[in-house]
Amino acid sequence: MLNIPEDVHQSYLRLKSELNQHNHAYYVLDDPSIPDSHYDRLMGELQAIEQQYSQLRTPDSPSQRVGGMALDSFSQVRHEVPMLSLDNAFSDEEMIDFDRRIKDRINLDSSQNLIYACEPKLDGVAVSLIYQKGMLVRGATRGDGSIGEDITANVRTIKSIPLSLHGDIFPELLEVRGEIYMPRDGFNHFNKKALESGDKPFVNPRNAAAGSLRQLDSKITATRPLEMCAYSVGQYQGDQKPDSHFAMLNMLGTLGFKINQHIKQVEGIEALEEYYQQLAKLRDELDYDIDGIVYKVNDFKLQQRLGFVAKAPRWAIARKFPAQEEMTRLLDVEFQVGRTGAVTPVARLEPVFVGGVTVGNATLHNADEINRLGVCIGDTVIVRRAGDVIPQIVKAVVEKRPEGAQPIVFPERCPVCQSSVKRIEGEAVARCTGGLFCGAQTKEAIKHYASRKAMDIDGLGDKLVDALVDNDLIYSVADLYELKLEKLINLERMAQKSAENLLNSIETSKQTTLPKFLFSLGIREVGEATAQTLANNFGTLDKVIAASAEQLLEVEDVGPIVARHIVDFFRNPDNLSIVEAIRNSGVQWKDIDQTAQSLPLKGQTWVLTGTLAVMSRAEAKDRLQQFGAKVAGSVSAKTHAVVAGPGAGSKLNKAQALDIQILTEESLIAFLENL
Ligand code: D41
Repeated sequence: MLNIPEDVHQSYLRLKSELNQHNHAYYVLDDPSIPDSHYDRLMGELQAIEQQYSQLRTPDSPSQRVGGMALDSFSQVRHEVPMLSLDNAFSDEEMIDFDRRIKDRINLDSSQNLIYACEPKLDGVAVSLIYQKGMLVRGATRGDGSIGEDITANVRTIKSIPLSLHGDIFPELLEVRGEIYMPRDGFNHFNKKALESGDKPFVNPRNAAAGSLRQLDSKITATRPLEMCAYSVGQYQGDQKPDSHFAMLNMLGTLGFKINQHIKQVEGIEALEEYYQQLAKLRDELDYDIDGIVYKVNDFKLQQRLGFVAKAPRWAIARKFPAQEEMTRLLDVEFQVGRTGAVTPVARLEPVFVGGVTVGNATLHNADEINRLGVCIGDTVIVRRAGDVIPQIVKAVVEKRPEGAQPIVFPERCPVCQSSVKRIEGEAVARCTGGLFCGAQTKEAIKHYASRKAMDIDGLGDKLVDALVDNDLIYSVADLYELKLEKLINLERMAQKSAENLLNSIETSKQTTLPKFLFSLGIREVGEATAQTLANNFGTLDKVIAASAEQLLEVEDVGPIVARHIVDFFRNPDNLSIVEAIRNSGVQWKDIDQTAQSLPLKGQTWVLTGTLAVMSRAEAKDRLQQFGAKVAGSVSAKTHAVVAGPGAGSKLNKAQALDIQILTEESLIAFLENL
């Protein structure tokens, strides 16, 4: 063994403490303190030292979170202090009963109030972590409450779990209990990757957390985005044991654990109801799933007096939210056609109350998804509605399949125009080939054309477009310019004044810009940014129309797929005649000067963050793009400058950490004026 030079030892300790602090800031406080690259460098230095002086490497080194050798099986462990379960309440009445039962037991007058701790009930896996002399020595699942499984190697890979307790003062023996869960972002990202690589995705974040913890190979667990939130303490040997649940949670926070941000100490039963309402509103916005609230009598002495029945404490209760997953029946599948002709299967369900609303439809995405689910019409299915996302079918309950269940047949002809439906090799979506001949696509194309970021035709909303197409007043966007007052006022619910207003807005919208016009055409994959790049690079519409795939590919950010779509669009004679008709009706824009001085920001990427007071964000973006800059949503080493208004947060921090030029709105305006 090599002797360790004193200065190396000192830098080792410093690196370790610095890395632990950054981990804590990132994973526990959700407030990154340094760029990832900086973290990686520190970690590299730490590992280099450990490589040379292996005796320095302690089990709580931040380098030890990558997982180790795979196990053959998990061993069983006994919980010294049983891990109790929670009674459930599903209504306000049950909550009132709960509060009354407690008061009766401790002879509290019904007019007196109890102090409760309120916390979101995370939907994950309950675990126990044991710290001896401040070091994490064992992690276990709850199991049946008495016997669980030893998952120490797996919990060690979870970055929000401290490998050793923070600070110098901690109990000799501490057992922390909490919930390991997978945040929604991480879950979605994981599932997306699983689908891309042909692996089986997880049904929900809770299964994902459970499945990830059940890995015998902790190297796999290490790759899963798991977190842990502490919610109670089992064994405790040491001085200064806090005297209430709330004080204990605060202490756990000081020792380095993640504590839920929304915990609250309140007084009286009304406050519990209020908290429930608040959290119910917040539920969709949280970045993790919760299935209810846990209320706990705050005072430890009272908890002790109340004790437990069967396996649940009398002093705590879980008030459940409406479930986010329910079983129902798949009645039928319909196929909808979108703007780009994408044919999407939509499940018609027996209406079911899930995630707080009654759901009658769910998306089935595409043919691959139908195959993956192996679902038939008539099947019992599990529907999930979490957050604001469209309800999904996550599983077919094959065991309950009735006789005569029908397989779902993807249509070969478009349900709207009867043109054939084709699926391009390698693409998930099937599309109607009818183009603008297809009524569904016409409507969606016109809605897009009229939308705010496109031609911005005020007063031409979705309903009106439907009515115009359904009443044969228009067949394409070009027909908008032929609309006559006499015909319009014949439409149901169209007053003279609204009709005049509409015609006026159509007239006003004729003054536009080349990028907006290109975007309006609804060419597949051509979003605002691509339209701007095309305009900047080609300068005129005719040059874009004439561009070959090769010429398009030379443009920054235009890949082979977009290039193909652009060429296909302008090769289609129907599209060309529509564009021609629009131009003849007086729609116009200024061509873009190709000379370098008109695009002084070419090649630069800018980021806007915080509130802009004088200009709107959209306006600032337009101006920057007109000068050739790209405007991106996130800061990276490639960012040229960041414009930060009041309220700027993580993007500003990142820009500062990366030493990127930062402008106020005022200085941006001055800068643009001088260009
Ligand atoms: O967030 C949770 N899932 C949660 C679970 C929580 N916030 N608090 C909890 N408190 C308890 C007691 C009161 C027994 C200490 C719990 C659970 N138990 C629990 N989780 C799984 C079974 C019981």
